[in-house]
Amino acid sequence: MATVKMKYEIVGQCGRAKSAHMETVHGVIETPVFMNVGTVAAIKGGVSTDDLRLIGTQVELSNTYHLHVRTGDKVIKELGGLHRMMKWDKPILTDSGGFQVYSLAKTGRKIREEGVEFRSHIDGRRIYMGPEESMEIQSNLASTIAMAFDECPPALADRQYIEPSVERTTRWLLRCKKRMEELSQEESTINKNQLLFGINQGGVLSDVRINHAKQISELELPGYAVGGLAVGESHEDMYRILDDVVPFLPKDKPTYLMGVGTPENMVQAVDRGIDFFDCVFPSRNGRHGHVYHASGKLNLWNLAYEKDFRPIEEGCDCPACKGIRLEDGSYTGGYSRAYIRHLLKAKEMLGMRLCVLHNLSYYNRLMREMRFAIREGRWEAWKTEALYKLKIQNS
Ligand code: PRF
Ligand code: ZN
Repeated sequence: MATVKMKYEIVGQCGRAKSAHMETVHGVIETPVFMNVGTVAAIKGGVSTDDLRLIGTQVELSNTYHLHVRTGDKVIKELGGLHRMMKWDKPILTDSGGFQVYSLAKTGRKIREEGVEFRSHIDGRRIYMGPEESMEIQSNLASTIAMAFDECPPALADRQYIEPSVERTTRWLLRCKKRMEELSQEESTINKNQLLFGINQGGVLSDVRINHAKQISELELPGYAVGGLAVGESHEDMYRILDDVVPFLPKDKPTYLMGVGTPENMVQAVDRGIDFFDCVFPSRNGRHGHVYHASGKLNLWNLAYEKDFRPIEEGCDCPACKGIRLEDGSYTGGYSRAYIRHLLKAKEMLGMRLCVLHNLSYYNRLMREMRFAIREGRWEAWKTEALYKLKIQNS
C-alpha cells in the first residue's frame, strides 16, 4: 500500500495485554479503547458530538449499511464526509455493512461470490453490496478506519457452512484491498489515507480461525479485527478463540474485537491482546434506565430510587453525576437518581440522555484504567481485582 499515515507504538505490555499509542490523520488513539457507537452518525439517546468530547471519547463508530440506506453516502460525501457532517474531528471507524446485512436484512438475502443482495430494512427496496461497493461507500463517508466486507456466519453454523464462507471472506478481503488502493489515488477521495482493517472469521473452529489469521496477516494491513464472536457462543468459546487466534495476528498492529461487550468480556479480551472494542450495551442499557455502578447495574425505574438524592455514582466525573465545569473551575453538580427516575417515568428524553452519558463515561473510564494499569506494569493485580469485583456484581 502507498504511504498510509498511521503509526502504532506499543507503550506498555504485561503478558499478552498491551497498551499502544496510535497516530492517525485524525489524531491519536490510546489503546485499549472503547469506541462509542453512533450507528447512524448519532449516539442514540440524544448524545451530541460535543457531549462525546466531555466524556473522553476517542473514537466514534458508524455503520456503512445504515448510512448508505439513509441518508446516503453520496450526500454525506457532498457534505464533506462524516467528520464535517458530525463536527467530530477525532478518529471515526466505519463497519463495512457485512454484519448489518446479516443481522438486519434477513429477508430475501442472497449471498454470492460477487456480493450480497438484500432488502433495505427501511423501505424494502433491493440493494446490492459487495466488497467494492462497501469500500466506495466507506470512502465517501471518509472515515479514519474502514472495515473489510466480510460474512459473519450464524452462531450455530457447522464446518460445512463455515469453511467455504471464510474462504470467500478472504477473497472479498483481497478485493477490498485492491479497491481501497485505487480509491486512495482518486482525486475526489476525501480521506486518501483511509486505513483498511481485515477481519478474522471462522466461528468457534480454532483450526479455521488460525489458518485464516495466518492468511490475512500476510496482506500487511494496518490493523486486524476478530469478527464472528459474541453472536451466541459461550464466553468460554469466545475466550478460547481469542487465546488461539490473537497470537497469529501481527503483534505490531492494532487488534479489534467486534461488537464486544460487557465490562468483564473487555477485561478478559484485553488480557488476551485486544486493543479496540465497540458495543451497544452502554447506550442501549442507558436508554432503558439501566446504569453501571461499582456495585453492579442499577435499574433506575426501581421504587427504591424514588427519593434517592445521590448521583448515579458517587465520584463519577460524567455530566450526569458531576455536572459540567464552569469558568471558575467549579462544577455545576449532578442530577439525582430520584430526578432521573422521574424523567424516565415521565418519558422525558433527558432521562435517557443522562443515563447514556453516564454509561459511556463508565466504559471510557474502564478503558482508561486498563491503559494505566498496563502502562504502569500492574495489570495482573488490577485485572484480578477488577474481575473479582465484576463477578460479585453479577452473582
Ligand atoms: N463483522 C463485522 N462487523 C461486526 C461483526 C462481524 O463479525 C460482529 C460480530 N460480533 C460485530 N460487528 N463486519
Ligand atoms: Zn456518572
